[in-house]
Amino acid sequence: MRVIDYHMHTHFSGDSEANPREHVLQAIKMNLDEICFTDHRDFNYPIDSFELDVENYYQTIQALKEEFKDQITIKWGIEMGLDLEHQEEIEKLIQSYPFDFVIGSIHVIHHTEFYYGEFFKGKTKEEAHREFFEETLKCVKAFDCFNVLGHLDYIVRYGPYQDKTVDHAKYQDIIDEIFKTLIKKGKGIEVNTSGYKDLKICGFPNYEQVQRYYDLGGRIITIGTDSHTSDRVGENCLTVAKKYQEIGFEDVSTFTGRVKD
Ligand code: HSO
Ligand code: ZN
Ligand code: ZN
Ligand code: ZN
Repeated sequence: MRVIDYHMHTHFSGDSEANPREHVLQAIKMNLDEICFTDHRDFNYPIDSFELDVENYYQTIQALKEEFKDQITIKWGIEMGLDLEHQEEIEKLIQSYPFDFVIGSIHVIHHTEFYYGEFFKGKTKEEAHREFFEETLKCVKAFDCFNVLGHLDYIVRYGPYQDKTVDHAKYQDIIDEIFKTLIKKGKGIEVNTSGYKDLKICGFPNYEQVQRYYDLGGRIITIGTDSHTSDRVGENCLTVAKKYQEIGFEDVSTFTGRVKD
């Protein structure tokens, strides 16, 4: 089982100041086999801006790839916000550049987002969580441009609740449908290790959900820290790789030109 970090942000993202070179040095220190940069692009994100200077981002990562080619494999990717209101622009952007890997993430629903909390206004926790999974299912069905669905239960990070945990059993029929759709379309999921720090639990989704994905036939899986600072690159990736092995996965998936290696 290789150990990878396939979810990392740098100063090319609207919410990070990190230097990509520092990420590479930390990844080497952490003994990772491979990394992929996945800077943010969200169209029309409320409040903040997640524009991306794709050209400059590409040149910078290409240079690092060359510089460190004897020490670590580096890939160039993107975390694309999946938003049904911008589907055409999103698919077009992905087609226009030679990304190695694309994470599809739901950060915005009907122009409301989770981080500042607009999405939760006037909804019970169950209503909010159900709507989130229903929208995720719609996006997974509608979009073709991504390789893995980012942070399946991202919503667990946010919300005005004392207990933010997601009761997966309540939405298991929708989550199963998400998994089945991904599997049918040749796409996968990631485990996002930021859960270990943010929530003091496991990665998200939790291993019960990863097992469920595996049992339904899912084999495409990545590991990502969602680092926005270099000190977190590689954090808990080995722990997750070991868990994958217990579940039955033979290896993690890596990508080149949006095709599985
Ligand atoms: N896109 C971030 C959430 C956020 N941060 C919004 C600032 N604004 C999650 O990686
Ligand atoms: Zn971010
Ligand atoms: Zn994200
Ligand atoms: Zn991210």
